[in-house]
Amino acid sequence: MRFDLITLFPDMFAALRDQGVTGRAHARGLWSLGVWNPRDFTEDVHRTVDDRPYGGGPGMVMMAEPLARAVAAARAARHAESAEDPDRVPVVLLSPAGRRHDQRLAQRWARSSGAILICGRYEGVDQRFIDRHVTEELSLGDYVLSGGELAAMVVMDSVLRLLPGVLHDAQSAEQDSFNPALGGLLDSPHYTRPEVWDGVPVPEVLLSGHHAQIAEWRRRQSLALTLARRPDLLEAAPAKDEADGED
Ligand code: 9D3
Repeated sequence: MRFDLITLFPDMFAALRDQGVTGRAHARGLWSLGVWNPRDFTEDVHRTVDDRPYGGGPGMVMMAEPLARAVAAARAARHAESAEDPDRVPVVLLSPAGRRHDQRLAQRWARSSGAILICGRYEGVDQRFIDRHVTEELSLGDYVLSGGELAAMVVMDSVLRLLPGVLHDAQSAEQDSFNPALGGLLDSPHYTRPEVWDGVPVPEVLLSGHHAQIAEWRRRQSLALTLARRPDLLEAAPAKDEADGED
């Protein structure tokens, strides 16, 4: 899988590339990263990437041409590395006006060969660039960020951890909260050593070795927590399948 980022702040992506689960996966060649700065695709002495909005108003707008040239470079690099048709790669704009990202979308992206991700700064991006090149827009939710970079990293992180071999324990991804295949319940609480910490013991059932009882306890904890904190998830969850032997 390959992601190409169009960003004025390329250094931000070192965190995702070099740290933690995604860093290890990158080092093992499970995914690759291209980072393209629109500033490097300008031709004026000031390397201008933004300008004032036609019609007036606050803030600045990212200019179409440096973005378009950066996208062309990313398409060419992807084409040189794989047989992929450079005109068919998804070009995703991270934008407050986009469709909300979720686990289902992450799973869909995980089965793809990646994308070109456009990170906006300032008030926005010239609409003519969006109309020409962007195939979809994604948002994280209803709060205001300073730009698309952190949103792009959130989306990439949610996708990369689903790739085969990225997590140590393949079951971890399956057991995640929000996994729609699990009915989208919140995770049950976790405990590790010591058996008593600050006077508080670990719930006895977890020490019992009774795997069926442990599974049932976790299921009940999940349901109670979801009912208390995220009842909206229960409405979407399928009824429990009695055939799985937990009850
Ligand atoms: C007053 C108009 N604002 C739109 C809500 C302007 C504006 C705010 C923040 C324009 C761009 C941005 C930068 N945000 C992103 O690029 C962004 C974002 C976000 O702010 N929230 C949630 N998801 C995303 S994805 C990209």
